[in-house]
Amino acid sequence: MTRLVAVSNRVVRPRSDPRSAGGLAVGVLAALKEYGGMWFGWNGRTTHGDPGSPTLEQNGNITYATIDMNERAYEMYYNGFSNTSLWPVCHYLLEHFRFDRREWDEYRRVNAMFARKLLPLLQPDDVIWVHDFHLIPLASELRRAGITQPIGFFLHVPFPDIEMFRVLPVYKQLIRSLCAYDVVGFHTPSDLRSFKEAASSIGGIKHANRRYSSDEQLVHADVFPIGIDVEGCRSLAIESQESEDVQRMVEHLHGRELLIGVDRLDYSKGLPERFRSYERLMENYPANRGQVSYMQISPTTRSGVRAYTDIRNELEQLAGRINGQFADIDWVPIQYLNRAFDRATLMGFFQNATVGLVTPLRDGMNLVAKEFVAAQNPEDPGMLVLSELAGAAHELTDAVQINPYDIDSVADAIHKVLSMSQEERCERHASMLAILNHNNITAWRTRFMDALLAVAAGYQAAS
Ligand code: GDG
Repeated sequence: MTRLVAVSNRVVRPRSDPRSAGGLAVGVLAALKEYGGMWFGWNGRTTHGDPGSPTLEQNGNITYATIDMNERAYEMYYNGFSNTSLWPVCHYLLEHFRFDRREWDEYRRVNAMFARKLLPLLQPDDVIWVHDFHLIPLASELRRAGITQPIGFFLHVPFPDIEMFRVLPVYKQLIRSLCAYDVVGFHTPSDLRSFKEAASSIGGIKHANRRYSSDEQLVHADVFPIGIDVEGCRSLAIESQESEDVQRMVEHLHGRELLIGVDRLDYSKGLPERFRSYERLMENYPANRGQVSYMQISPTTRSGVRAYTDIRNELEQLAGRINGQFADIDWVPIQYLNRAFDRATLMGFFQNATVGLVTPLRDGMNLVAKEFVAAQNPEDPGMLVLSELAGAAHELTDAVQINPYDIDSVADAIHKVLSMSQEERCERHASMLAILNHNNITAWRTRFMDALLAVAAGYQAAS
């Protein structure tokens, strides 16, 4: 029987903190729950020596196979090449970009190590689904080791335009590595277009329709927009209304309109720009002072990278400045919470919000945008203010879309939502909900798995 083997840099194990934030983990776990199978990757612990053999842990129909990572490898492969070279390039944020050839070498070494540790765990009928930019060379390494099972890859971040990608001195190697997969998936048509352009620009790769060929391998590249468990979000939102955290939050509002943002603390999420837009709302539309409260939830991630400590300091300063300028005896304009909440509480908060602020400078998809819409009461929904530079903007065209760099127009958009009629909010919400239901989490994994299984069937027919 076919077994799904998902591979990602980090595995969120069953007994780890359920509040761990991260879109990839949310998507992979949901995909695995239906099919069952194995989830292979790093357990989040570093060691000074060799990572040793994987630890296996069974939970329901999922086997969690996890490994430690060498401290130096973590520093160079994860903090270094993955988060300081690839991540900024994929998000068009070159001010955070740095390249160090030793980090690139370590990136390849860690991918080879992943392949070595995974190899003994694989069975002949497995289908392997690799996730995200940390593991682009994994298929080449597995193929080198003699693996013939179908291998798919999904990129959770944007695939940048070729002129941006060329900034990476190793961009050609990365494109060739992508062509070692059988199926390569992206969130949006523009990511696919950029990949196609990149693949045709480097030569030696032929393509016909959506199939690309490096020397010996054909890769099927396509768009598979990630979705969410729409019903699940809505049920959590309803159930959690009785919870202590949600009730305390509502009490604290004193009837004011809630603006909410939930983002990992990451410079790509456009948080300083969002804080400034809120400040501009207070300046340009003073009638909102004392009438709205903005709650920003941002759990810390990637604390080993300098840019991530910088952003934390910047936000604390900005929140302090805005609160200092506008706060009153009984009103604090921004509540900035640098911590995680459990998923049900988040959905409960969303349901009480009038405005959902999702304003990244660039984002592969952005699941928070979708979760916010799903958590609303369809009869009196809050409205999403959404960056047109997020992948989700391709689907959620009825959100109020903005350019996050344009502080004034974001302030205008928030004001517009605050005064939007219930009828308009309901109409926009219904149209977005229909799209969420069409492209839900089941559709995502089914479409991707179907593409990969079609490749597997092709193998069987050929053998
Ligand atoms: C990457 C891509 C793409 C956040 N804070 C808490 C919490 N979260 C959850 C959210 C959401 C997830 O984490 C974040 O997902 P996003 O999609 O918004 O962003 P990334 O983590 O950057 O994800 C992104 C995604 O992969 C999937 O392909 O959409 O573009 O960058 O589910 O709800 N969860 C809990 N507590 C928190 O405090 N429990």
